[in-house]
Amino acid sequence: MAVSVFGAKEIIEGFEDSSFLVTGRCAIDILTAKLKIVDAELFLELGRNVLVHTDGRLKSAESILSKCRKKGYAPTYENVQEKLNDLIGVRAVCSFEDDVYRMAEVLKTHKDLKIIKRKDYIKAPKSSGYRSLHLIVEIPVYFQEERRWVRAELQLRTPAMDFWAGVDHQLRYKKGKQEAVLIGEELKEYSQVIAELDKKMVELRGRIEAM
Ligand code: 0O2
Repeated sequence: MAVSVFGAKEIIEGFEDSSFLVTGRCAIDILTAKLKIVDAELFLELGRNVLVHTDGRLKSAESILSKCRKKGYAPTYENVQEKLNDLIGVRAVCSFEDDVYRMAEVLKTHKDLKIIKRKDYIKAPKSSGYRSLHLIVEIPVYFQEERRWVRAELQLRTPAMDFWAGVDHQLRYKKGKQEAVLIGEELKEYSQVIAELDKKMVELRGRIEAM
């Protein structure tokens, strides 16, 4: 495909013309299946489920454009493919904070999953207060007699982190309004409260397991 500068319409057409939509959806299904398999494996070890739920999405054209603007990339089809790691996104909500790391450790052993980048926003939260473990991964998708390594962003987090991120996303992150600054500090404070709650929940589970 030729390099061109384009808007939302062209991005949609560019992706629709390519096999991106098909391989992208397959990548979401494969990653989701992997998460469920790891959950089943850990269930045998721990006697409880670690995976609460999963979610997958292909990034919308509007979101692609706004990210290109934010990062200063010319919104070309090639730039988008090459530089944006989260065109395909899968989220795994795990019961407890230590389950997030358990899940990531098991995934590391999968030979058909390459971990390209690991960003631990739990140990080092973003300045907004955002917490999650991000893995930029590549998985093989077989399509039209070809094996393609498809890149995706896997976000692992607890229900508390997910709740915070959802509220933040709705109220502030996507809006860029003036009020965002005002609520930013308050949201950051609540992120701390949630971090403490996550720690207390792990301690509580430990006490329950020891009974
Ligand atoms: P959406 O709508 O969720 O897709 P990189 O090039 O990898 O360094 P990138 O992609 O900006 O840069 O990576 P980052 O910041 O590690 O992760 C981006 C994604 O994490 C975001 O995607 C959000 O999903 C989530 N995220 C990061 N920071 C925040 C935050 O402060 N609040 C919330 N609610 N989510 C956050 P998008 O594309 O921005 O949005």
